[in-house]
Amino acid sequence: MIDYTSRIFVAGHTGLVGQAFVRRLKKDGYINLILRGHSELDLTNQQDVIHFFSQEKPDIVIICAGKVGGIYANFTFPAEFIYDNLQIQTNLIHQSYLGGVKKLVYFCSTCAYPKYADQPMVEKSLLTGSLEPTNEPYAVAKIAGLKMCQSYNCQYGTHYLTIVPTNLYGPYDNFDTQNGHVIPGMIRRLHHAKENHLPEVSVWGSGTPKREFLFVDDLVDACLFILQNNYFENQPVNVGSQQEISIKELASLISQTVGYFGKLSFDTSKPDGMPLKKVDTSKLDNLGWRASTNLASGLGLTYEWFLNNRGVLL
Ligand code: GFB
Repeated sequence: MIDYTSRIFVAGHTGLVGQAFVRRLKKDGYINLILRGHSELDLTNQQDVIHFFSQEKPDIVIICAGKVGGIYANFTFPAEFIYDNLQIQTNLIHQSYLGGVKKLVYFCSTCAYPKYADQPMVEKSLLTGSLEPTNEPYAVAKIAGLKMCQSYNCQYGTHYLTIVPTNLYGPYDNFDTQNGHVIPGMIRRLHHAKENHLPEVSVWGSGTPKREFLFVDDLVDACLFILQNNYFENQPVNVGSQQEISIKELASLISQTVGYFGKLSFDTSKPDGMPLKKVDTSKLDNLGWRASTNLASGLGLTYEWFLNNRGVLL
């Protein structure tokens, strides 16, 4: 169980996952959330993180901070993806250990699985094959964090949990059409096409890759379920939605959500990334947890958020 008075540090609380944690923890009555914006605390800076832990003494740390982005951002900024993530997670995991933090949640990524892993991907297939080249530096950083949590659990007896979420979406996502993930990128692109009466929208890649999408509030629900039930084994845990869809079908669904009725074409000069990446969720299924938001309603909520926050994003 987590105590409602625990000092919970949500690192990276301004992003997609961090905001979802803050929403839910506040709603559930957790009263001691510790939050720091980027301008107040640079998580890549070891000295700053040491000082922060000595002052704030969190009981629980949830690592939502990191450099994230879609397929284009990953292959355009590989150095930033590996450096920022290695620094942030190393500082947070090590200072958590030194500061006696009892529980920590670390997020790995499905891109850490081998490019051609058997589908659905089981946790034990991590580190059994080569990675998708477009996001290899990010994946290597994510695997390092997973191994760091496991090693600290082994050597120091900590309970640092690694969650491997499937592709996420929801409010507070990055709606940049170049650097964001496919759902926010397409929402913005298709909304723009609707507003400007464009006859056609070009979708990146062949449209044939399939992705499984999880609404971010469901991810938070799964994490709290695991923490509240004191489930712990020193292995990563996949979190998925069981909702797999091709990029082509997704583009149609987002067109309907947005109300765009023009033509969709596919730009095969843009990379596809991994052909498939659905996660096996047997571990959570057996514990009795399931995602509750279907893709159509999650897209509706995300589009609504986009419409209400466009002013901030543009
Ligand atoms: O969301 P996305 O960048 O994530 O792309 P990945 C998913 C698929 O959508 C790819 C296609 O096949 C893209 O070619 N796609 C079509 C688009 N239109 C768009 C668009 O407008 N924007 C984007 N971004 N894609 C990321 C990794 O891979 O997944 C990260 O690069 C991370 O490291 C994340 O692990 C979860 O699933 O391909």
